[in-house]
Amino acid sequence: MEDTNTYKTACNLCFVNCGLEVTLGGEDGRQFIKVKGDKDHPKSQGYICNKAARLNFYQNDNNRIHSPKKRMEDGVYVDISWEQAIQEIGSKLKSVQEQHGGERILFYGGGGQGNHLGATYVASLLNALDVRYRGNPASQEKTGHTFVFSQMFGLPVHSDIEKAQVVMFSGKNPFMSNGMDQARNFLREMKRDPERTLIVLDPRRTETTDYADIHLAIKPGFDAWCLSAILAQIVKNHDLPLDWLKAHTRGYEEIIERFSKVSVKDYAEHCGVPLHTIEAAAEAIANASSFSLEEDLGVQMAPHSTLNSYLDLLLSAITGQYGKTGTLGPVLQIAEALPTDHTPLDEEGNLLVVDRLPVTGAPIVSGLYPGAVLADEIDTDHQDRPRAMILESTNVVHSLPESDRIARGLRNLDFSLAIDVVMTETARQCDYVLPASSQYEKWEATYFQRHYPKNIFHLRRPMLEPAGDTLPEAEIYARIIEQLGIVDASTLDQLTAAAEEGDSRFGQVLMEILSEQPQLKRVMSYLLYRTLGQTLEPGQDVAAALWGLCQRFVMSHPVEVARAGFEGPNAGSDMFRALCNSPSGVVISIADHADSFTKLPKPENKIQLPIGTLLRDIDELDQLQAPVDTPEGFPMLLVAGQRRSYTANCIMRNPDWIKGKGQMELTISPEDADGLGLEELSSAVLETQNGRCEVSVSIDERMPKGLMALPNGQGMDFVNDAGEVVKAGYWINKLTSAKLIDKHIGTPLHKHVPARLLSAG
Ligand SMILES: Nc1nc2c(c(=O)[nH]1)N[C@H]1C(S)=C(S)[C@@H](COP(=O)(O)OP(=O)(O)OC[C@H]3O[C@@H](n4cnc5c(=O)[nH]c(N)nc54)[C@H](O)[C@@H]3O)O[C@H]1N2
Ligand SMILES: Nc1nc2c(c(=O)[nH]1)N[C@H]1C(S)=C(S)[C@@H](COP(=O)(O)OP(=O)(O)OC[C@H]3O[C@@H](n4cnc5c(=O)[nH]c(N)nc54)[C@H](O)[C@@H]3O)O[C@H]1N2
Ligand code: SF4
Ligand SMILES: [Mo]
Repeated sequence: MEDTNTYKTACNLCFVNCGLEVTLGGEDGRQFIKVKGDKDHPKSQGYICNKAARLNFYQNDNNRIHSPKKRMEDGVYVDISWEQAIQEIGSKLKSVQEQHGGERILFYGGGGQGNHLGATYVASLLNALDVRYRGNPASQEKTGHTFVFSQMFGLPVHSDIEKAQVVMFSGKNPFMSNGMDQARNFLREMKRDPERTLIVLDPRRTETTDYADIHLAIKPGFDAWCLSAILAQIVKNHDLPLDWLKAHTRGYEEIIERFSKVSVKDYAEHCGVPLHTIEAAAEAIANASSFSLEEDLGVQMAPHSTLNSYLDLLLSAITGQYGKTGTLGPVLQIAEALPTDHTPLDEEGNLLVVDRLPVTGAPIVSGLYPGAVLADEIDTDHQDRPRAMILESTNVVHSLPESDRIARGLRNLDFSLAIDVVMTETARQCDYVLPASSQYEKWEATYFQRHYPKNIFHLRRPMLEPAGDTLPEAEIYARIIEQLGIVDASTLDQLTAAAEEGDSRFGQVLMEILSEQPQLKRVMSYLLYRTLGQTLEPGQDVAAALWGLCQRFVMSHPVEVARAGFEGPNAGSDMFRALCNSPSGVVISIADHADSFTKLPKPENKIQLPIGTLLRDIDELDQLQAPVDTPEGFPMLLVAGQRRSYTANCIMRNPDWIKGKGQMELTISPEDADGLGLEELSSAVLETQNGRCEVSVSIDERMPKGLMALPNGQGMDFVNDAGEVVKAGYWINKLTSAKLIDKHIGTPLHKHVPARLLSAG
């Protein structure tokens, strides 16, 4: 690097985590004075979007917390020492565990858009406390999709979208939300290439539909009919790859039969898309040399959420678009932000949920409870309610439905702990708040590394010393574990001594210790941190758990890692060292399309097409009903949480980071504005069944009649340099409901909130 003040790192504002080169400067040398894309990063290759340029607002947020805090009886927070904090937190957690059992301690979080190393270490603490119920932001959006691909493929799949000839975005607006590598470059390329076709399913004309060849402009919430109509059109009017289906799938006959019965014309009419547009989409997909589909919140947080994910995956599977260039394929992961689900089905294809939350009975899928039910789970006097919560890298009071009830529920627990970089709405309800070092002050990594066929892992190094008295999560969890007194000092000494003799000696002693004390497997990441970590460079100890993950990864996928250059008895350790020594990230495995089927579950190695419970949902579509029951008096629909150019979940709190107009307003169609007598920037009152707020309105000719939208993650307060509390936009989860959720998995239907708008006058 030319400039000694320039560092390679990655952006933490969305789950794409583009590689960056950041130059530090300013009076204290800690300001991000220049941010550009890192050309050496194997997937972003220099690409960044508008948001990364203003990352300084994250790092140098002057509302950051610098020392542990304890809430006093009067609600005021006082600074306390780490010693006092850890001692009190450890003993309170232990007492809840002893009195009520670990299943009454709930965990949520473990990394936002880019910081997942902490999740590896919290696992040790949660195991030590016998914590049974864990949730994270992915379990309020992606668990339906995960459930479906797990059932069908038995492993995580991802599309090779960059090389696909025909691409479809289902409820996804990558121009604004990115959500894929180099989104805007990709859209431009699609548009430029006459051989390629882009299909977008969205009720709204979006920045992404501007690049599309085919826009399926459905009525909001009618996705399941539109997707079924396309499937039916393909099954009835196009040649299917029957030999391929026979060789690689199970149950294709049943799927073909189901969709043969669907009236394409009726479904098209019901979802509001012209028949010829459905036909064009079906033709493009059926004739594609390669096809990839990516979906996001527009279908996942909308009616039929889980069913939509099923229909989306069926589109690829029934047309044979799996396991070759430009299609879906299996992803191999070192660590998973969202684990594959193993929920079994009974003979009729119903989910045999193994575990449920004690109060709401919400299903545990992928080992996670649905975040959307948190208000109902904790704001109750139910005898089996949780008694304690640990929250890390998440602002649940702001980001999950029914904020006020979550806040009250947290206050009523026997114990609550938040670990964050700032004093969030959630932290302000907790008994203790521990200050984490920021993502640019510690070694950090994202586990959102879903790529196919090449897999990439990026371990980022710190650019700055930790601010104030902050600590990385690994150290925080290690100290609490030590307070609980789980591991004796001699075991740690033995391991540290072995680590100093090199990786192979360390591996050998570790195995011996684990066979003598198998219970220590549950705190494996802690062990690695405190022992192997001691032999790494200062601060790098927080990466130690990756050593174990690398060993496991190379053992599970020897062929794929060998293609990326990691071979022989030291492959795992070599991979770990490569991660530590590659500031821009490393290609850790390369899949071969030929192996895509051998990776599928044995003995058949086939894609399982029928999922009984969802096939019955498909049958029900035939009644051409409304997607959800509309409550009387709420004739419009609110999209509660739209991605705009200056939204980044709850990560950016200072309103000064926002550039440009129209970022915060409630957007409505010109017809609705006329009908309600509203003008640009008029005030209006927005009401749902759960709340009301006064909003400023912007007239947007891209919005269809009856639909309104507010951005996600706004309305947080921020204390500015003058000591005034300022905020931008509206706190949408005061308007949403913990009851408006998908019936199978519990994802919230935030894109489809019944609402009304009244003129403020
Ligand atoms: N700028 C920005 N980018 C982000 C984020 C951010 O906060 N800001 N957050 C990141 C995160 S965590 C996520 S999960 C992703 C989400 O990324 P996206 O899902 O792409 O973003 P959204 O704007 O939430 O929703 C996508 C589209 O859904 C459409 N939609 C609304 N109702 C329906 C419907 O009934 N059916 C269909 N088919 N579409 C509908 C909306 O019109 C919108 O264009 O974005 C990531 N990227
Ligand atoms: N109504 C509605 N609600 C939504 C959405 C919507 O569209 N509509 N979108 C949903 C989606 S898709 C998502 S992903 C969620 C996200 O919602 P959350 O789970 O709340 O996650 P983030 O908003 O990403 O917040 C991350 C938190 O991590 C903190 N943080 C940042 N860096 C660090 C660090 O290094 N260590 C620690 N310990 N903390 C750190 C930040 O200060 C912030 O408080 O919001 C969801 N909520
Ligand atoms: S696409 Fe996402 S990760 Fe990349 S620069 Fe933009 S916000 Fe950051
Ligand atoms: Mo998300």
